[in-house]
Amino acid sequence: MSPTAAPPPFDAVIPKPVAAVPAGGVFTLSPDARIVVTPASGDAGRVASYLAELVNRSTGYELQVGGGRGTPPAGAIVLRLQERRALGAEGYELRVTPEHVTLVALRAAGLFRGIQTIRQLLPPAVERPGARPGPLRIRTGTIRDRPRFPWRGAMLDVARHFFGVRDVQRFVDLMALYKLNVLHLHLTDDQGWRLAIRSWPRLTAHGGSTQVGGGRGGFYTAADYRAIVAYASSRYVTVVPEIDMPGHTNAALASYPELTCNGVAPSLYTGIEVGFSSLCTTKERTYEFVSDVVREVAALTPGPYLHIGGDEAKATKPAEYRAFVRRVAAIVRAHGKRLIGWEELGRADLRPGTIVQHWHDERVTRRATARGAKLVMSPATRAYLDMKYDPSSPLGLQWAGTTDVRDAYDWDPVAQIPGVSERQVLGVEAPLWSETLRTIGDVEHMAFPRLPGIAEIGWSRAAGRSWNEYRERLGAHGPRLRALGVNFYRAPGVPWR
Ligand code: TNX
Repeated sequence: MSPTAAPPPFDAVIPKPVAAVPAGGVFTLSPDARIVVTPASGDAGRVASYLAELVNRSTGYELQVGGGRGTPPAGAIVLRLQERRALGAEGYELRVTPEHVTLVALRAAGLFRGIQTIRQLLPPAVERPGARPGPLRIRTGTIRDRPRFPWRGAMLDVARHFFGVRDVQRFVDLMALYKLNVLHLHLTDDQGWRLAIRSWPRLTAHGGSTQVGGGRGGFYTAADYRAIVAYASSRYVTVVPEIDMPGHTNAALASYPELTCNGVAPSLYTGIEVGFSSLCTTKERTYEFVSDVVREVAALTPGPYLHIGGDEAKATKPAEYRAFVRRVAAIVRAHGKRLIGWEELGRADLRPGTIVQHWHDERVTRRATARGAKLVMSPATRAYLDMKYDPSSPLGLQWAGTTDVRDAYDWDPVAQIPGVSERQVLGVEAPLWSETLRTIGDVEHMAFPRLPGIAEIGWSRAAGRSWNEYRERLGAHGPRLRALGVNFYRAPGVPWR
C-alpha cells in the first residue's frame, strides 16, 4: 500500500448506509490521536478499546482511549452515547471533519456498527496486523445509518463438519465487518452432536466422535461454547443455538438407545443423506431428554432464542410431529427462551411470536405466518451459502440450483413470498451447511463474497439497491478481504480490485 493511496470513498461502504454525504476534505489520523469516549466506562469504553486495538495492531500507532469533557483535542476520534432515539438500537451518526471524527449512537451496539463504517473508510491495509500503512486518512462528510431489519444472521453447520472455537471466532469477526448480528450455530445433526450436555455425556463422547467422511469430529465443552458466546457478544452478535429435533438426530440415537422406539442404537453416520432419523416422540423418556438438553443449553446461552430445528422430520408421523412440537415449545418457553425453528414448524400449532425460518416451502411458511409467526428469511435459492456458485464450483451442493453472487444479492426478503408483509419479517439469515466443507478456508470460500450481499439486504433499504451499483462496491472490497486473509471466491462479474 503506497503511503499516498486515496482513502476509500463513502460509497465503498457495505452494507450501503441510509444516507451518506461526502464533504470533499480529509481527516488525517495521527499516531498519537486520542479516542475520547463518553461514557468512558462500560460498553462504550470497551467498544472504543476495540477500535484502538484494530488500528494499533496494523499501524503500530498508540491510540489511547480516555474520557473527556468540553471540546475534544484536535485530531481526536470522539465516540458518544446520546439520547438520540431515532437512531434505534444499532443506528449511528458519523461526522468526519478535518479536525475530528465524531460517532454518536443511542447504544454501544450502534457505536460498534459505526466503527465498522469507520473501518471501511480507512485504507484496507488497516486490516493486516503489522502492515504499517500510513498516513491514515478518512474522507470528510456525514453518514446517518440504521438497519432495516433487526435479524441479520449467518448459520454455521458445525455438525456435518466440526469447526473449532478459533475458527468460529474468526467467522464472527468477518460477520461483524458487515454489521451482521446473529450467529446461528447448527450444533447437532445425524453426523455429530457438538455441545457437551452434562446430564447426557455420551451425546458428545460418542455422538461427537466423528463427522461426514468419517473424520474425528469434535465438540464444544461448556467453556468453549461460553467463549464463543462471549466473543460474539463483544462484537454485538447474538448466538442462537440450534438443537435439531425430532429428525436429524442420529448422533443422539446412536449415543442413547433409549431415545429410539425399538431401543436399539443405530451406528454413527458419516454420509450426507437427510430425513431418516427421529427421536421416539411417543416415549416420556424423550421429553426428559429434551428438558435436560434445553435446560442446559438455555443456561449457557444469554441470548433470548433457542432453535429446535424441526426440519425434514420425514421419519416422524405428522400427528406425532405436531404433538412433539407442542410439548417442546412449552419446554423452551418454560426455560425462558423464545422459540425458533425451520419452516416445518408451520405444520404444528404455534403461539404468536414464534419465529419460523423460511428455506423452501412457501405454503408451510405462509401457514406459520397465518398463525402469528415472525419470519427469518433464508430461501435456499438465494441465501444458502452451501449452494455451488456455478456447476464448476469445487465445493458445495446443488439441490437448490446454483447461486452466483448476483443471485444471492438480487432479491428482497419481504417480496420473496407473495402476501408476506414487512411487519412479519424479522430479517435474513444465510445458512452455511457443511457437508462438503472441511476447513475454515472452505467456509470462507463459500461465504465470501456472497455473505456481504446478504448483510446488505438485511441492513440497507430496498429502494436504490441495484446489482450494477453493488458489484462495483463489492469489487472495491477485494483488497480488504485480501488484507484479512479471507479465502474468497474471485467471482466473475465482479470488478475486483
Ligand atoms: C437441507 S435446510 C437441510 C440440511 C442440509 C441442507 C443442505 C434444512 C432446514 N435442512 O439438513 O444440510 O439442505 O443444503
